[in-house]
Amino acid sequence: MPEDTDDLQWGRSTVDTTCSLDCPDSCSLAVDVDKGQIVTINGSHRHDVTDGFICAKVRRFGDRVYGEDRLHHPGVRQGPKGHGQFKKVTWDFALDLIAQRMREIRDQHGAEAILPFSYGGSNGLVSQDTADAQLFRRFGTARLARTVCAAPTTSVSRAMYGRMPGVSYADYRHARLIVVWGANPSTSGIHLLPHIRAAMEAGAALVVIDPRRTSLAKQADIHLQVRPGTDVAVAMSMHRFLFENGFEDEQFLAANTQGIDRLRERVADWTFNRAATVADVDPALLEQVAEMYAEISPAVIRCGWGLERNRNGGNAALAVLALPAVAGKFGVRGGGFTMSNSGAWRVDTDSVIDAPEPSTRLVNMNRLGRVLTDDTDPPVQMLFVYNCNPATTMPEQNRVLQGLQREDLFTVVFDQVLTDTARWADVVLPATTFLEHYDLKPAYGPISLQLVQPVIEPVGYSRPNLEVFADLAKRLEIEVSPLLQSEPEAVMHVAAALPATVRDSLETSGIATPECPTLPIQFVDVFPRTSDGKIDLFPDALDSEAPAGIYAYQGETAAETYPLVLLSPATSKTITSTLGELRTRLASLEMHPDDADARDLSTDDTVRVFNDLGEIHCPVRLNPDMKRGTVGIPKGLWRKSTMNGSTANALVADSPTDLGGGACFNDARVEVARVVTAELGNRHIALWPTGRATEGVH
Ligand SMILES: Nc1nc2c(c(=O)[nH]1)N[C@H]1C(S)=C(S)[C@@H](COP(=O)(O)OP(=O)(O)OC[C@H]3O[C@@H](n4cnc5c(=O)[nH]c(N)nc54)[C@H](O)[C@@H]3O)O[C@H]1N2
Ligand SMILES: Nc1nc2c(c(=O)[nH]1)N[C@H]1C(S)=C(S)[C@@H](COP(=O)(O)OP(=O)(O)OC[C@H]3O[C@@H](n4cnc5c(=O)[nH]c(N)nc54)[C@H](O)[C@@H]3O)O[C@H]1N2
Ligand SMILES: [Mo]
Repeated sequence: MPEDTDDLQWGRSTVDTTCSLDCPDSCSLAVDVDKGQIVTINGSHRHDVTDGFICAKVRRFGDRVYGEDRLHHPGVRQGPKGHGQFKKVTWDFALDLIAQRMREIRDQHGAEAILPFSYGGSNGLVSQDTADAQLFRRFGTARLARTVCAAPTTSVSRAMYGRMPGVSYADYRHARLIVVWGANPSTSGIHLLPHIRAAMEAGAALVVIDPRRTSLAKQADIHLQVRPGTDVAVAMSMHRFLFENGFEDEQFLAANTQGIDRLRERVADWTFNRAATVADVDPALLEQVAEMYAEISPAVIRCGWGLERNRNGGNAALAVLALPAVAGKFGVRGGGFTMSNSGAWRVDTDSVIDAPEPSTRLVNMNRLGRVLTDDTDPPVQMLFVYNCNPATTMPEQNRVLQGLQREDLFTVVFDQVLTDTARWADVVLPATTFLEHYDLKPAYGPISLQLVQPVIEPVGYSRPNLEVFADLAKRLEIEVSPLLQSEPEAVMHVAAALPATVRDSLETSGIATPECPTLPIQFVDVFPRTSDGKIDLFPDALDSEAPAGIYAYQGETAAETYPLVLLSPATSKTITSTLGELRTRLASLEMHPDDADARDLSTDDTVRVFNDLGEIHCPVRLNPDMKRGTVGIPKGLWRKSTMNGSTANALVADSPTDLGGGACFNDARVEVARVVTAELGNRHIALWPTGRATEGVH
């Protein structure tokens, strides 16, 4: 509580908390509150990774908290599906209605006809997989495979390294070579940048591997501007070079790995020329990268998620993460790799949930559209969405929307704002934001786990997940542990599932100290958490899972008639679709000037981006930083941000990645053509050659 009398009079205080949005950094925040209202949101110095500095998105998070899209009341649909009109109702009414439908569906079709649908929108260890999991498991609903992000990279890093913690941001300054591979920290994890800069000032070399010339790529010594989906080829040629030139660390490999011989066999054909042709890069530049990697130490690879979102994504991660093992890069500060560090915290979730997972059907979330529109047994009768905005974030947007249209589908959406998904709901429920509830948030870039606590009262009638699921469970006579019914108790309960030392520091300071050092040296402080403690360079289970085996490259098929690859990377404006409501301008398609020339397009022309799955109408922007043959549009756009209400996922197929059942977001093949538009009031009418008119309202 504030002590200064002036402060008391004005009710002004600064509250410490943690950003729980889905970003690697999980910043510590200092929020100024006046008379119960958020005034400013700043980075705090409590956590040394944040060090007082946060992104512009979160600084303006108050615009979301108090914005016009915020949900204040539970609501029941009024009018046709998708129109987003709701009659205000009480929580009792809304939850009774949902409970009644859940019972009816269970009686008629079985509880597996209910599909809870959630991802980690802004959720830590309390607001997800606690009371919700107890309720749905005990009720026997369908289960969800949360594959939309990090599925390939996680399955690979688990199989190879048992999710061994990676090099922390601060140790990048000790590296002499930094390879940023399929990651864009300038947008998606900004606290890595000062350490990369410090390393470069001390003479380190930087290599960026990305189809786009990102701002970091512009500062790099070498930018390998690969064609999307070809990283496995690039990494395999680097392995081959290491083996052929005696750069493999035989001693390390013999003592700490298994499967090296089989890896060696698979790299044999990957000459620089072959890989460079596949990746469409200069073979000499590729060779230079391989030489640098062989010769310079400490060398660290920051592996991102951009490279996993294609048909070769799992194998790309395998081949990249095998490099530091083969080249013997571990054992020194600033050497090794960073993937996700969320595995650093060994939380015993089973003990938190304490309800066995039923053997009900398992739905891969990337196939939501298909699951809602195909004949399944039983058909999905209820979709319960929370912590997620699938109408814009899942593949095959048109199929998802077609599913949401079904009159016989009862859709519940529990969210903070009236998202594109919430517009299709039969019942909407208002959720608190991380500034209004408790949570525990593990970062996945740095190794940090911090307390999230409310800085203001819930806005309107919004409620936290935990309470709502416990309340609904009660109405269904499903038991939810008393410890998972109120947030502060749940925080303690979840903390109890952490190792004792971790829990103690969390309780005293709100910041947990991990069991391993926060700046671990791989193979000095942390080791593979595989069953035999070794790196598995050839996981057999993955070899049988991948359609062409592991370390294989699947090229394009003859059936792919569309010439351009569509990427949908993260932008600094949103976290996936979170905050997308605040975008006021139409989004543009980014295209290389040569590709634009070939289609006679100039900046601000309206184009149609299309393939057999759908089409997006939007302005085009010529951008020489795109790779030729590759176009890009931001991920997480709301439907209002394009002219026809279709976003990147209207063009993304729901075919799985080679490993882990992930989404191929960066693997869409499209064509782009000019569209003639007319503007009528606030409507854009796109008149395309056939005379077919598509309209969008914004
Ligand atoms: N501001 C902001 N921050 C975010 C997010 C956000 O939406 N906005 N999202 C958060 C989430 S959910 C995640 S998972 C992380 C993602 O973090 P990142 O992995 O850094 O983000 P992406 O933008 O998906 O991809 C990174 C880069 O990969 C490139 N890329 C695309 N395809 C390929 C390929 O085939 N090979 C290679 N080598 N590169 C490729 C893209 O051009 C992009 O520059 O960021 C988190 N942080
Ligand atoms: N085309 C394309 N699509 C992509 C990607 C891509 O690269 N390209 N990236 C993918 C990636 S990396 C990810 S992680 C997914 C993310 O996809 P989603 O999981 O759908 O993430 P968000 O769009 O951020 O939506 C999260 C929603 O949860 C709500 N929410 C937040 N906190 C709470 C809470 O405490 N309670 C409740 N009830 N609701 C809450 C937010 O308001 C928000 O609407 O998107 C994927 N989609
Ligand atoms: Mo993600």
